[in-house]
Amino acid sequence: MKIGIVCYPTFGGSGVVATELGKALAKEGHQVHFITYSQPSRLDFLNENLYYHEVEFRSYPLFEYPPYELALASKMVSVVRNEGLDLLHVHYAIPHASAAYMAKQILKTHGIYIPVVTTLHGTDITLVGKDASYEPVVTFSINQSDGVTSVSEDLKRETYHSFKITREIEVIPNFIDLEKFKKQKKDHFKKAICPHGESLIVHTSNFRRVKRIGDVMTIFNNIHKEIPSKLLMIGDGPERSPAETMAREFGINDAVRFLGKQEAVEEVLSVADLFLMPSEKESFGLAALEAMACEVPVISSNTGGIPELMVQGVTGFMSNVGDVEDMTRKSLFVLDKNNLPKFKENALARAKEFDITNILPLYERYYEKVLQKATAIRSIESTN
Ligand code: GMT
Repeated sequence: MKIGIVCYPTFGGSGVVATELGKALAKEGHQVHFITYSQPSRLDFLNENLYYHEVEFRSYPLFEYPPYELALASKMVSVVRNEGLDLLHVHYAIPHASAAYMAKQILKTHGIYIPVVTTLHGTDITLVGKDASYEPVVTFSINQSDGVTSVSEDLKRETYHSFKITREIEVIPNFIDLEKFKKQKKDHFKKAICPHGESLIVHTSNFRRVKRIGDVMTIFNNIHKEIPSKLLMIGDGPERSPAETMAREFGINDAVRFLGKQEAVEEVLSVADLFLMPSEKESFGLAALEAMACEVPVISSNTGGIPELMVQGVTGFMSNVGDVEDMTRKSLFVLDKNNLPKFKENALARAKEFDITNILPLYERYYEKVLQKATAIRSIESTN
């Protein structure tokens, strides 16, 4: 199959899922064409079935906001025509689903019918999509997609609740490539960061408000008062600077390191003892799955799709959003040397259920279903 994948090329979860999916499809022999505004950060390997098409958009003094969506739709049209794609799979509804709708209509005028699959990732529904400034377009473009998937049951429920959706949404959970994300021997690194055998706690995110970075700092400050410990903060975003201020104010500057964006997050996770994810909202929580794959138990909030990934008291613990005291207590319980080995083992066992080898066939079957339906509709249309 020839598949066009449209996504954000950044470190964010939706871009990571899209890129890893494309890589896995290419390994299975499908031809995969990425269409984005820059090279996806995880598109780090060479395969004869992988292609990358950059969306170029020119600025002009008249444009306060360059019309990216138009440039993207035009690029989709040319890639579908030139490469003979069978299907477009867009990740994150805004603005990818509406750009795909536009491309589909243009391609029809060339006698080409291209089915579009839209995958909903979370904030495209829960935070941004619901906003009145986007809602009509998001509703329309989801309903016009030939197939719609969501990364959790919770996100599916929320989509039906917040929008007038007239079509089926298929839940296909996120996944992990356990070949890539596995615990590595990094004793040197661990010794350098925790020279006295301190417990190592890690957080990774895009440092947006929804991630509740302040809670991460408070929980760690509480843990640090009780046991020797260090915190590594991976990623960057608007809440980084306030978090750095909090670390200074708590007087734990020496115990916290902000590493910024990291390519090989699995190397850092390999030496971690605990992962913190106290988010306000998380449609799935891919970062937690990545931690679990590296044998790291998780303390998180119990919001959104997280309970579909985490097993309470087994892979770690979930608490109500903002309950930093409960999260602290549970962190200390997990970090206890009598408990930690079992939690680590459980985290990995659960992560294995989300291995890409289990999830990839779900996408392949879904593509087949969408293609068959599209072919049937076309043949009915052509006989009328
Ligand atoms: O977290 C975001 O700001 C957006 C988005 C992204 O691109 O990282 O994350 C969403 O998609 C991920 C991949 O499907 C999910 O694992 C995250 O839970 C989800 N984030 C939210 O729902 C806040």
